[in-house]
Amino acid sequence: MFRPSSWILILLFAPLSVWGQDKRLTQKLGGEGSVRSDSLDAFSFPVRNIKSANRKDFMVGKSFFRQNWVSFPASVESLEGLGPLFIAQSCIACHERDGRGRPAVDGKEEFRALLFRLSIPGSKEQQARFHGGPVPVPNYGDQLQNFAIPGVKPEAKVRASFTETSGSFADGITYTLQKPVFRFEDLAYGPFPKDVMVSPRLAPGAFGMGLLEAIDEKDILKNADPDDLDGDGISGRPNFTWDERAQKRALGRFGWKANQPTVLQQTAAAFNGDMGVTSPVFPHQNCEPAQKDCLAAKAKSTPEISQSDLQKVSAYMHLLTVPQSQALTEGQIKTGQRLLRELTCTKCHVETYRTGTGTEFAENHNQIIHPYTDLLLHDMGDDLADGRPDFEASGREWRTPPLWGLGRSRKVNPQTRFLHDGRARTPEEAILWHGGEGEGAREKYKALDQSQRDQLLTYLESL
Ligand code: HEC
Ligand code: HEC
Ligand SMILES: [Ca+2]
Ligand SMILES: [Ca+2]
Ligand SMILES: [Ca+2]
Repeated sequence: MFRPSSWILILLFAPLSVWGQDKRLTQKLGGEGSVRSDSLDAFSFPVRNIKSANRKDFMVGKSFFRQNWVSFPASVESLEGLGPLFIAQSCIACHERDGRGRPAVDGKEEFRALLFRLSIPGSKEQQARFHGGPVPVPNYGDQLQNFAIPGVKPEAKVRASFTETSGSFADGITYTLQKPVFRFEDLAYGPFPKDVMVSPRLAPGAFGMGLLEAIDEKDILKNADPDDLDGDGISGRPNFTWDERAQKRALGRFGWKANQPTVLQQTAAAFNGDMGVTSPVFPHQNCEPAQKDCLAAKAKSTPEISQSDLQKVSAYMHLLTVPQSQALTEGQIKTGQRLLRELTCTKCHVETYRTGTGTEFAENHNQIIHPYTDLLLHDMGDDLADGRPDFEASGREWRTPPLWGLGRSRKVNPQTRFLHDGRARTPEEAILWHGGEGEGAREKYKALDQSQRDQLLTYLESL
């Protein structure tokens, strides 16, 4: 017997089930802390599970990250200490909206978020003095500062030109890629030595750092396969760098070559190298002995940022959320993930970890996260090589960058670029530059047809 109420039920559920099939889902890429936001400030929120006791440090750290530092003496004492040599006045000038930076646009503007690390090969003794890390260039140090306070000469001006190459996918569709060539003009402290090595590096996103630090070391090392024993053409080596506070060798996780071991040290290094601000971790003004104007500049007694304020900026870095992915249908998510695995992308861009409990902030502990990185070094071939070793990273190796936040980066900062030197205008161009250990994955990508390429890119854009 058919009762009218059954009809009502059918009518009620029919549209619901159709809607259910293409229900759009987001992924909590950064675990419980992932905030859902599609705004331009998506990278700027604290983790959702932030403890109320940490809110204040987060806010103070945030203001130090955003405010412009000024040269000594100035009216705002807490922000005195910029330079003498520097690249930018604030962290956020490079990490725009806490996300990625952009290279100089239109060739007129000075480079800022794209900076240049420098070194020379150096003798065995020099290498030992720097704990196996980069040996600074006489007169210029280990980083180029293209800005300076009044009365001090910026080290150089940077100019870029581009060479174009083209290629085609298996289906015949063509593409062009551009590779930058950098020139240094107006070198203020003499010519570079012949054996100078230069590494261009674009500011990456500054969010999710606490979660990357919270991954247990053993979970990173277990993906290393330095001699490629499983014969898949992909090795992956850890970088071991120097922990200044602990005064010992430590696994590197941060930076394009995994050259910094902790968020705190990365933060202190940025203050010193990028802004000229001294801290208890790096207490010396970033002047070289030959840079007399730099040494003579008036400076506040060091450190220019105290340990406790430095720790607040580090807390801010630890507790910035990785936003939830942008909504896709379940089918789109499954297809994107399947393609990433089939193309072997996930051998380096490792999808999932459960974080450990060994770090400072409990918010980041025991989280299921999807950063899409192994934090290991890979030989990416000739075209991407910078020829400048960095601790145990060779001149051909780069750390797999996390892909969380990738698509959203383009919304937050439409002028951002991809890869270590910002040469890739789109995520697809980044894939097409993969060489060396990444060549197999690139060739598999080129063999896809247009609709499969679109499916993969749709997924990457949702991250
Ligand atoms: C001049 C531009 C610039 C400024 C200013 C700057 N950064 Fe960076 N930041 C970079 C670049 C470039 C890298 C990559 C460095 C490398 O690979 O060696 C980076 C890397 C980082 C990372 C690691 C990201 C990762 O994925 O491993 C953190 C964290 C960070 N910066 C925090 C800060 C903080 C905190 C400040 C302010 C004290 C700051 N940065 C100021 C350009 C900048
Ligand atoms: C052998 C390890 C490896 C494999 C396999 C690999 N990648 Fe990468 N990927 C890297 C490294 C290392 C970089 C950074 C290279 C550089 O900046 O010079 C990178 C960079 C990227 C970037 C740019 C990220 C950024 O922050 O600028 C994207 C996008 C990317 N890979 C996607 C993919 C996709 C999609 C695949 C599969 C088709 C893939 N990768 C396969 C190691 C790998
Ligand atoms: Ca200073
Ligand atoms: Ca310098
Ligand atoms: Ca292998």
